[in-house]
Amino acid sequence: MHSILMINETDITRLIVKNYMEELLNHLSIDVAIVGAGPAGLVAANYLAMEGKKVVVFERKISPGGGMWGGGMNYPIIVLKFGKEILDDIGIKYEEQNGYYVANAIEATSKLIASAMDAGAKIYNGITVEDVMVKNGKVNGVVINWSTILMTELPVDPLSIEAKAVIDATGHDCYVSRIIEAKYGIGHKIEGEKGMWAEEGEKMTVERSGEIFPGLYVAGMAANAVSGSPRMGPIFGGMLQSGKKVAELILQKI
Ligand code: 48F
Repeated sequence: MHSILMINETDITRLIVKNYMEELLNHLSIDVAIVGAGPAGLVAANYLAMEGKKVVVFERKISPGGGMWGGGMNYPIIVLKFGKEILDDIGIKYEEQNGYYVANAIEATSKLIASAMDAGAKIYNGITVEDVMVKNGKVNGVVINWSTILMTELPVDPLSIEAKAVIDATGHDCYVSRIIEAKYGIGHKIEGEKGMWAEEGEKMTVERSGEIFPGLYVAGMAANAVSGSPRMGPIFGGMLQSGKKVAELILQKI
């Protein structure tokens, strides 16, 4: 007996597996793979998806949003000096105070996630990018595995997703850039971010965001870490502008 009034465990399982697999099969070859769903990666995803690009953000944790939920020291407030136009584009509310723009961190983070998805970007959570594909001197995809498999250290081989461009938006770790530096070199050593200097950090984040190896772009705190620039703490304009800049650079190329 099968009625729409009955709840059947096998139906639920089938719907979950079928829908996930269909979507994944449709995203084995994409325009842009973004590694890390922090503010920089999410802004890039928004602007790329708005232009109709096929974008997937891979986030190793269950919840996307990175380090923005907690504002500063877990006061869920973010402050911006620059980048107000991005808050406007996404529909994030803010108040101007003392020449700064102040927004709620939870609203800002959740709207960045929701608007990226509304624009058509996919966010795959619980998946870690453990490596990249490199062919003929160019990064052309990501190598992924379940975060849970990596946590248990089971010797399970990963899968690959082909992409025309890859963005390292992994934050302080600059994980993907470190892999490329170790295996191929990027012309200089990665020193990691320096001590706090908000004004210089904001400026350098945007300035140093871009392509650091053919096919590999760096955005957000990863751009700071790669270029040895100062950290800037809970001021987020540079993060947002960095994601937008990288999206625009990629749009010129693909
Ligand atoms: O750290 P995160 O928020 O980076 P961001 O976008 O923004 C930085 C600010 O949040 C803040 C700051 C501002 O002053 O300093 O920290 O540059 O987000 C990075 C995301 O990448 C994920 C990680 O879980 C986080 O959500 N991530 C890191 N490595 C990997 C990854 C990986 N190998 N695969 C998938 N996701």
